Amino acid sequence: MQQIPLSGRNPVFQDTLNVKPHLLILNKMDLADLSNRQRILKKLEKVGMGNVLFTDCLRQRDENIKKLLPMVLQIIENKPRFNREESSDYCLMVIGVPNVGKSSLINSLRRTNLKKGRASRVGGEPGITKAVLTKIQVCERPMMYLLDTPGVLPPKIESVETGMKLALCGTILDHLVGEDIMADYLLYSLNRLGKFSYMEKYDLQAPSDDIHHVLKHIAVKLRKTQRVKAFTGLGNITVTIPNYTAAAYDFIRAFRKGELGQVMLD
Ligand SMILES: Nc1nc2c(ncn2[C@@H]2O[C@H](COP(=O)(O)OP(=O)(O)OP(=O)(O)O)[C@@H](O)[C@H]2O)c(=O)[nH]1
Ligand SMILES: [Mg+2]
Repeated sequence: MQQIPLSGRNPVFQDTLNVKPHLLILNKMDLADLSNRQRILKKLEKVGMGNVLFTDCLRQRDENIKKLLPMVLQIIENKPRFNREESSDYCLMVIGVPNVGKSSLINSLRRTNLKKGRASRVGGEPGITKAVLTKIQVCERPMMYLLDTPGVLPPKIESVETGMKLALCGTILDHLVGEDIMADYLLYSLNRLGKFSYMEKYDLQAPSDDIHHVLKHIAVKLRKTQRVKAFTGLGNITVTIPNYTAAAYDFIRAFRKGELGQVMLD
């Protein structure tokens, strides 16, 4: 995924990739700040990821989606086909961490190459594709199929920071990490990168590194408040307090939609 081109890769896949011809697709290009594209490409090349393509599957017509199959054909040209030497069709597999747009990519390829509709279900949370699906045709000449697979995270996540980045990009179910902690990491990242569009979006006067202050602002602006009963020495009273979790969720959702600007977390 674009915002996490390094953290968003499952190192366990690397072994498989070393024996099979492969192309690394960095999707969700619309959400990423690509001003440092060369730095990322260099780092990827060092770990054997020389073939990289940036895509945006939400765009009706994406030039890079058009380049994908010709690139694949070039990569597999003259490669041994082992037991499949006789067959003229190709079967590719799309693998990656959850929610990066693997199924969307298959649908985009079908739309672009075959003018056909969706074949794989897509959704805004991890775990939409639950099993390796039957192969889906994405090209006629040559006959090419793609196997969609469920997103897989590495069994052990390298560091807390990598975990937070993966969570922010929706590869882990939010409630397993906690929206409040994720919002705090998001604010820290935006400030570190000098991406202050959150101020304008939520009517803040100045940047802040105090997540409670920011979430309170968001809650009040979005009217995400809750009335709770408080017991005082003078009796029971009802007070209105900000709904921090709802505010945190809105903050994260805005980031994922690109409403806080294009960001590169890695
Ligand atoms: N902004 C943006 N969103 C995208 C892009 N491609 C896919 N999405 C969205 O990302 C979400 C996940 O897409 P899927 O195609 O279901 O992702 P997946 O990798 O198949 O996910 P799993 O099956 O859960 O592993 C959906 O809400 C898509 O609409 C893109 O290029 N840009
Ligand atoms: Mg999927």
